[in-house]
Amino acid sequence: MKSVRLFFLMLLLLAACSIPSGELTVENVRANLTLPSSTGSVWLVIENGTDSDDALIGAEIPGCGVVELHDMIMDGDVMKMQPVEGGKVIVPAGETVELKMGGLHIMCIDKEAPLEPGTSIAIALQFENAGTINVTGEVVEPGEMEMKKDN
Ligand SMILES: [Cu+2]
Repeated sequence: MKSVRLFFLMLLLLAACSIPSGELTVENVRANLTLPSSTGSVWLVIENGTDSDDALIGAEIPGCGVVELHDMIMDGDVMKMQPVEGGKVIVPAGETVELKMGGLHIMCIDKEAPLEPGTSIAIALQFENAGTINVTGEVVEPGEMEMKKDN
């Protein structure tokens, strides 16, 4: 019986955790910057716990000359990437938006040098309302990201 009560207590705690915190948070920042190409991409999860819409409007990534916000679109049978409409990724109030492989991403253009997997990288994200949010991303290889993307 005790374990049943404990179970419900844990459910309650879980429910409490999912109540909007009133903040905009960014998690699971992964940077695909290991390849010897001049580009790369960054994926992350934005949770808008506030009651007003916000939008990611830009980012600064060390070692990236130009940073753009991109989405993937189907052009006939070909998947292409292009800058997001209006130059921003809208995160509606109370919702979560995921930037992930094959979809929305932060594009690193004019990358200076490839980075080692496991490296931490400081990224400054600019939001329309929340302003600048500094996050730490982990440099991972594309294969690792494939595995982590459903987390
Ligand atoms: Cu892109």
